[in-house]
Amino acid sequence: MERTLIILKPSAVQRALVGKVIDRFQQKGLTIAGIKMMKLDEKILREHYAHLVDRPFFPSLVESMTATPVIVMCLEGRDVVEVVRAMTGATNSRKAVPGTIRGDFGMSGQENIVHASDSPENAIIEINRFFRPEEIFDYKPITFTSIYAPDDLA
Ligand code: IDP
Ligand code: MG
Repeated sequence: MERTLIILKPSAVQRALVGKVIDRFQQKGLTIAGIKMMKLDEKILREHYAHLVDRPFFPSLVESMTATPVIVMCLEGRDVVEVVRAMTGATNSRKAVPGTIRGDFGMSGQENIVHASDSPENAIIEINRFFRPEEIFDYKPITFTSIYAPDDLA
C-alpha cells in the first residue's frame, strides 16, 4: 500500500492544531504507519527543501521550521500521496480552498500548517529521510474492509 510523509509544522504545533489535523487524516480512513516528534535543523531542511535553498525566503523558512519541534507522520492508503495533497490544499493558505487543511486553518504562504510529499517517488525518499525502518509499522486496522472494497485494491 502506498505511503506518504507528513510534517505537522511549527505553525500547527504553536497553534495547537496537531490533534485536529491528525483527526482529519484518520477520519478519511488513512492508516498511521509511523509518528514521532523531532526537532529539525538546517542540515535536514537543506535536503528536504533542496528545491528552495536559493529562494530569498529560505532563511525565513528555516527559522520557521526550527521554531518548535514538529510531528512527522507516515500515512498509508490507496493513492495516499494524491489524496493527502488534495486534503492539504494550495501552498499559500490564503489561496487554499475552504475544506482543505490550509484553507481552513491558515492565512500564510510560509506558515501553512502541514507538509505532504508531492509524488510517490519523493514520498519514499522523504520517509527514509525522517524515519528509521523500525519506526514504520506494517499492520492492517480492523476497519480495513469497511474503508476499502475489493475493487479499490485491485
Ligand atoms: P508545498 O509545501 O505546497 O509542497 P513548496 O513549493 O514545496 O510547497 O514549498 C515548501 C514550503 O516552503 C511551503 O510549504 C511554504 O512553507 C514555503 N514556501 C513556499 N513558497 C514560499 C513563498 O513564496 N514564501 C514563503 N514561503 C514559501
Ligand atoms: Mg513541496
